[in-house]
Formats: sequence, structure tokens, C-alpha cells
Amino acid sequence: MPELNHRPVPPTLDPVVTRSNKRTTFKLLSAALLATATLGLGSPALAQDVKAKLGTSLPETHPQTIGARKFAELADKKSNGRIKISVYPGGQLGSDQQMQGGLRGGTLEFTVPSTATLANLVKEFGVIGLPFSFASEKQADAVLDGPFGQSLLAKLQEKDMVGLAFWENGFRNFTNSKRAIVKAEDLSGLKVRTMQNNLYIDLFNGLGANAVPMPVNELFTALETKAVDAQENPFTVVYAQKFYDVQKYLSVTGHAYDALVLVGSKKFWDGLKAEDRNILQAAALEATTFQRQTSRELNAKMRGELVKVGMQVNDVSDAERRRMREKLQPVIAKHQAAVGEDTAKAFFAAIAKAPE
Ligand code: EAX
Repeated sequence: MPELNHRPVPPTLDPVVTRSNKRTTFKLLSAALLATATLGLGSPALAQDVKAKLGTSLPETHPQTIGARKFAELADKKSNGRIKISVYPGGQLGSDQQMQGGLRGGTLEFTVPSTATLANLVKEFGVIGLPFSFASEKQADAVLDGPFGQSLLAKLQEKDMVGLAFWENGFRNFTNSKRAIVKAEDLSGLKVRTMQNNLYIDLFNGLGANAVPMPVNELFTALETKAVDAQENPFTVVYAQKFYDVQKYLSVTGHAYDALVLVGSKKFWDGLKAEDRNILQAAALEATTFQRQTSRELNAKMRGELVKVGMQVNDVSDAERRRMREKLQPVIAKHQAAVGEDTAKAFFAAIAKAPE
């Protein structure tokens, strides 16, 4: 019979010690209750501590996780330390899709996925990733914070989630290990990793590339082993994930604006006191301003940083970007129908009204 592991067992209190402890505890509790009653304080409902986990797919240095930590800090401060949100970055708790499953199952309380993966649960989110839709971050803010964006967040309730705010990932650009992308034809034949989203798959196949969907936390290895030649993400993701170590060329297409969503578990949310929901909503609102500002500041710096670490960066001309958009019309039409023509119409109407 193999020896059992004899781990040290903590010393248990002997009966005499435990008995006297119980008497002391009882006396203290009685004194506290008596004091409360005497002082006429009324027995305030003991505000319970709230513990929550928040998972992100990108590293500490990316605005997705920087924003998550700000959200946790604000919730702690606004609740006088009662609401403790632990942040787990870099895909520790799974991919964006897996973490969304955790929210729905009630094993995770918050995450911040791209709208592209949320679109697999609520198809209307797919409209945000339609190529070449937003002209600027300012225009994106106006649409996402306005009635249109808020109507999308409300739809998450149907999928056991609570949409708290739109955060920013940013305009997406191509990187690859083979050649500079100057015109659409340069994409031909490249194996391009895409987010796990049918629009993105059709988008890159529509441009003549071979789309390979996978979670972002598997992407570095796929690039390193040449399982894929290319990927597309904002500068901040390229830098934070160190893709510059395995990608030579960065071609600035800005082909889609990627929004993130700070999402909560409806199971968790419905179990909170109204006071705590209000605190979390206020923390989310304040963290959103901070997250977007951080994203823009870092994105503005990252292009230069990526040149410093050896990437060859080229701009793709507006004429070529318009040409790419023309080539993608069949894909855009297909996915406008997929999200629902009414949703697509409302989206483009909101864009038309939004300042650039
Ligand atoms: O959570 O997968 C990606 O390329 C995105 O940057 C990621 O979903 C952000």
C-alpha cells in the first residue's frame, strides 16, 4: 500500500478552548446588537461584500486590460472596498468565446470581448464590423453611445448577459510575414487569421486571402510556426502581443473599427442589490472614458514604436481602400442581410447623423 502523503494537519482547538471562544463570541455579538439597538441605529442591513472575476483575452499592457483594471479600481472605491473585482488578463480564463460561455453559465462575472465574437450570440452586433463603415473614433463613439448602440447592448439580456459599455479596440490593419500590402491583389493566397466571426471570414476570402479563424491567444504561435502568414488588428494589439517579432510588414488599411463590450453575467447581475448595480454602472461609465482615451493615446504612439522594433509600415491609399470596399460589396450585402436589413439601415442612418 503506497505511503499516503502526510500533509501537516492544522492543530484543532481543544474542546475547552473552543467552548470559551464560543462564550466570548456570544458576549461580543450580544454587546454589539445591544449597542446598535440602544443607539437607535436600527439594525442597518449589513451591506454584503461582492466578489467578481473579470477575464480579458489581451495582455496587461493592452487598453482592454488597462480599462478592466480601472473598472475594478473604481468599483472598489465607489463601494468603500465592498466590491472586489479580480482581473485575469491574457486569456488565462479562456478565449473570448469561452469567457462569454462563462458569463452565461454563471462561472465568470465580467469579460470584454470584441463585438465580432458577440455577434455569434446576438447577430445584430455583426453590423459594427462591416468594413469601412466608421470614418473616425469620434463617429464610432457617437453611434455606439447613442440610441443605436444602446439598443444593441439591451439585446444581450436575451443571452443571459448584461452589456455595460462599449470600449475600444480600434481600427484594424494588416500585418504579414511575406510582403507589403499595397493593393487588394497583394493579399491573394495569404493565410490570414481572422476572429471567429463569419463576416471576417468572408471579408478576407472576398479579398482573395485564405481566412483561418482562431482565438487571439493562439495567434502568436500560429504566426511563429507559419501556420498563418497574416493577421489584422489595431496597432495596440500588434504591440501588446509582440506580433512584431513574427511579422515583418504592417499595412495600414483601417478596414474595420473594432469595438469591445464590457459585459456582465446576468445571473450575477440579477443577484446584486440595486445599490451595487448602480455603483458598477457608474464605475463602467467612468472607466469607458478612461479606456477610450488610453486606447487612443497608445494607438497614436504605437505606429512609431512598431517601426522602432523593426516593422516595415506602409499606408494603403484612400483610392485603394475605396477599391477594396467596392470588391467587398457582395460580402457587405450578404452580412447586412444576415444582421437584418432594419438593423443595417438604422446603423447607417446613425452613422450619417454622427459627426466625423
Ligand atoms: O478581445 O481577437 C482579436 O483579434 C481581438 O483583438 C480580440 O478579440 C479582442
